[in-house]
Amino acid sequence: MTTAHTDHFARNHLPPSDQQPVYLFDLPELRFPEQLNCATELLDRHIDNGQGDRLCIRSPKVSWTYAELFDKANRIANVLVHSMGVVPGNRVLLHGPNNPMMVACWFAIVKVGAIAVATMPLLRAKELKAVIDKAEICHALCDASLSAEMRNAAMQCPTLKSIQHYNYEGPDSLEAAMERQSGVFPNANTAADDTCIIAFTSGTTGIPKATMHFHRDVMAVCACWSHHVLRPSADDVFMGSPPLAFTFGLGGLVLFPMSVGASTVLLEKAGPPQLLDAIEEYGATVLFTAPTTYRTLAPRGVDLRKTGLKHCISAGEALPASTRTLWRDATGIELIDGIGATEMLHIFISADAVHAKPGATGTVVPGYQACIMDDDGNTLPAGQVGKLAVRGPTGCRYLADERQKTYVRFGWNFTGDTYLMDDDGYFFYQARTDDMIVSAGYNIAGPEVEEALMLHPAVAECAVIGSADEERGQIVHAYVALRPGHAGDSLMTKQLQDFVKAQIAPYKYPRAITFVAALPRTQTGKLQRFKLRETL
Ligand code: 3UK
Repeated sequence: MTTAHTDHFARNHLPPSDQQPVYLFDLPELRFPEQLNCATELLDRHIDNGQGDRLCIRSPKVSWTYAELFDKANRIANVLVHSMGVVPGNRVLLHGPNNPMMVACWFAIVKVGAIAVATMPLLRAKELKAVIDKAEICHALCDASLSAEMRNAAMQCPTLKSIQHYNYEGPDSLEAAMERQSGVFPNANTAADDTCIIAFTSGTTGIPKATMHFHRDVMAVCACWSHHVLRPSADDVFMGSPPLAFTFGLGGLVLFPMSVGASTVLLEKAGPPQLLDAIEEYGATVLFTAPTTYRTLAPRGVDLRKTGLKHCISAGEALPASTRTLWRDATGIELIDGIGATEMLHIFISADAVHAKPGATGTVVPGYQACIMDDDGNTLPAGQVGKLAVRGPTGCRYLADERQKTYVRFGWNFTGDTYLMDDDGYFFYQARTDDMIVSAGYNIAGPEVEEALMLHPAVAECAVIGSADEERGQIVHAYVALRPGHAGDSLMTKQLQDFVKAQIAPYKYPRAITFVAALPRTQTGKLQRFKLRETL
């Protein structure tokens, strides 16, 4: 294998090989060639096969064939290289809502042999800066609708050399620069183990964890879960809500449809009402979203039965058995549940509609192995609750992070989930082992919300936990002790909520605030969050 990177940042920051998990490539479809560029496989291949005229991406504004996406990605690749000075191995920040231009930019970055670092559209300057600093990013492609936060971040990030904005008309736009470039681009001849994406997790401590994935990892998730469990065809129309910065969305809305030459519909706003309209309008056959969305959409079952919807995938948080039943009764469709993780790139335990078992996530996806372990790395027998451990073609590689040793032990990836496996090899989710709050499909780190609250002058101390909620699975619940002279009333609640929203992504704000005189602490001064949970 010969790397195409001339900037060796990614390879230099990989965890040492003895800290990486064991990788499995037993399936014949996982025997990848030494040189592999996943953009060539997912995009150029369809042009070479004469499928360029097939529909590839749709949105309310545009409709592109594979040939059109290919042309745009090539032009952007030329802009990256010839006008922005990107070289293979550079990290390129990609910031925007889900739309066709974001996908064209993603392919351009990967074609160049650079590394795509996609970020959630709701991130504020402070959070963007953390990503830019951690991944040592010099170049950015940003949707014009999000330029304000991007410019704020850029002011605090002297290393950021060039930013191009897209989705607007102007002489300095990316579109104008594309006009001046050729639609032909020779893809970088990357090694199968060159990093092509860095995906950030929210992390329990609030310090972002960056996971590195190779070209072969991108192809592996297409060959495993998508090929064996979803089994899509070229006639499928994919749709969903997860942002492309979340690997659940990248896989479900870009990689999987394009791996079979199908089409995908990208929506900037993909709440339940928009999804419902779009399923009807575009004839979606495959839907990717979180359990709460299925719960919200179920009452529209009569309308949904008239659409072409066939495959519905739920991931991001545990799927309650009641939601599975609700959806089946309403629509006649059996949900496909699957647990995935940013560290693993995509789903590794799942069940298709025929093999679904209520209350269980599913069985291990072909290409992966999973078991329940104790803290010493002993495999526990069926029926016992323990830690979920998995391994397969993909696995955890944190960018320069001590937490690598916690996620990967004994060659296995420990996802931080407590699970049980039954006699038939079905895995049943129990709980998160750590403190992560999962609200409406988003992972939110309590300490990050605490940090934001603590900056308010009226706050003496605070603790943030997740409390159970029918709608969202969990909501962010803050316990706040105020400084003397401040009243814990509804006005203060509103003030604190707005204060948090102004600093970090608004979806992380505490939907519930309880005012307390003091917080429970250990003798050593450590916060006892479990005591707060017990009071709920
Ligand atoms: C939890 C689930 C029960 C679980 C993800 C599909 O969610 C994804 O990645 P994240 O890094 O979070 C990982 C954690 O989320 N989880 C996800 N799915 C399920 N718990 N049942 C499920 N079906 O705690 C896991 O460790 O944000 C999901 C594909 C790609 C992804 N990145």
